[in-house]
Amino acid sequence: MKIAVIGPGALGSLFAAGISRAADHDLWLLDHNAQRAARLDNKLLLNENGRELVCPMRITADARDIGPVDLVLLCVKSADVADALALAQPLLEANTLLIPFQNGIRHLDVLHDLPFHVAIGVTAQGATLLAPGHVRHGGSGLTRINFLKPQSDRALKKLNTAVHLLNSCSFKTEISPNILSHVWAKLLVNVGINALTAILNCPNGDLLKEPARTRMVAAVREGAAVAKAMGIELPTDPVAMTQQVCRDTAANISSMLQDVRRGKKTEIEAINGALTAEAGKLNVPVPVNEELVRQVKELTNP
Ligand code: KPL
Repeated sequence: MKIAVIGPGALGSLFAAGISRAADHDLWLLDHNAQRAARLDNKLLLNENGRELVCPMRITADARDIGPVDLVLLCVKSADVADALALAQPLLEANTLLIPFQNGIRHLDVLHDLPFHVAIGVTAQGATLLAPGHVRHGGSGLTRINFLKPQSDRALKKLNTAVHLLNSCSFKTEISPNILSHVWAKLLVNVGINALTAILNCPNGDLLKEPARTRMVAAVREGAAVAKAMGIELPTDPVAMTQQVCRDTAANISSMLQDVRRGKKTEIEAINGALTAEAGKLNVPVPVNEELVRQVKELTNP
């Protein structure tokens, strides 16, 4: 199978490294940054269970080197999805299956009516980029994928092949009947944790202490009200789920706090910002989230 992973961040590197260690696939990693792609020297280093594993693959910044592929795992940040799709044009033909893995919901706006198959991915895999080309597998969680709309038998066959591939690479993966509800469940966890940890400059576990906990719960409850108004049924109680993620990832520095610390653009617009936009359309009050958006923007644009 010919596979391209787009984006050498934590999740993209984890998927690429895992696939390279499994069966013999024609595996490529596409990086928009040509200098970094050259420095990676056609391999990644995977830190797993305390061992360092060298994972060979072809790495390029020029999608024309790759050409059309069967499967694309799109692992760039939400705000970079449109640019990544433009860069990846030579990879994408009518029979290609693209699976995007982004935080938030903004990417969904640019991923419909495309001339190839697009299924949505939501993963609970834990990955940390230790340095460019060096990823640590932090913990295994379930990956869920599915199309947002009914598809042809051909597309479903492609999806089954992708699920089989990911499972064969030890990424536990299933086709989830209502993928949008899982996208929203993850969104609400990120709504509760990411902005607040960035503002308070604390690890995820600290949000279980007052007064942060009350604010986190209020942000998630607002999100659940928006989901309800949109007719999205959440798979589980979002407050309980968010608190569980805080416990499970207590020592983690959230991706948004990492972005703030590195002076990088955050995903606030894709997460709390996208939620407030949906709330505005439906007249659902979300004052806690509006304040979170304002405060994170203040942090990044002093
Ligand atoms: O997804 C995350 C993130 O940091 O973006 C959580 C679940 C909050 C873990 O840190």
